[in-house]
Amino acid sequence: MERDVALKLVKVQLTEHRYQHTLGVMETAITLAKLYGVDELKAETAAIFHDYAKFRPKDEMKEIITAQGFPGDLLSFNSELWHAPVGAYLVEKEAGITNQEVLDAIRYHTSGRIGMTLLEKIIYLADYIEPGRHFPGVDEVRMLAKENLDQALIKAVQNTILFLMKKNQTVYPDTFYMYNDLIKKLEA
Ligand code: DGI
Ligand code: FE
Ligand code: FE
Repeated sequence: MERDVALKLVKVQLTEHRYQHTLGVMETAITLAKLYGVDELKAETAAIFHDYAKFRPKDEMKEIITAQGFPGDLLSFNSELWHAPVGAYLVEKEAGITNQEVLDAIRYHTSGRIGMTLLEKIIYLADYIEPGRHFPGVDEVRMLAKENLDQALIKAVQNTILFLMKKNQTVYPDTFYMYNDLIKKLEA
């Protein structure tokens, strides 16, 4: 799909702020795709649509998660996680995106998972470090992203887990699986 067409489909789903974030993720994902030899068009499409479902009503997201047989325990974890798998579903249904690698990059962009593909890693990281992000530790991850994709991801997921734990929030198992998987690969 043409970039302009995709951006128009996404813009109406988002607030202006979230749309600007999406443009930042798109630029960052393309840069990372070039650096790490990933298909730039897939990275662009996944980035543009990654937060497509961010503002869907919770009830609608709940219904989709239940009806589509997504991991049921998702509903007992933070609702911030829901827009990722729901987004993958809606982007296929409403925008006609059928590439499974792109859909998986959208599906796992919040939680992460074990055995992430390069494309999934790039979208996860671009979401974390796009220029509009300002939080403690983001500059360190930006620097690492230029040198070592997995080390940047480890730092990002560590920061997220620590952030959630400090607030006494749950951590979805896939996020721990992602962390453990990357650490084991680093040790190997
Ligand atoms: O949608 P965005 O705001 O661009 O970013 P995102 O899709 O990474 O969602 C981020 C929020 O989800 C982040 O502030 C942390 C929150 N969250 C809640 N529970 C979990 C979680 N993030 C992860 N990785 N794992 C969780 O269990
Ligand atoms: Fe998101
Ligand atoms: Fe995002």
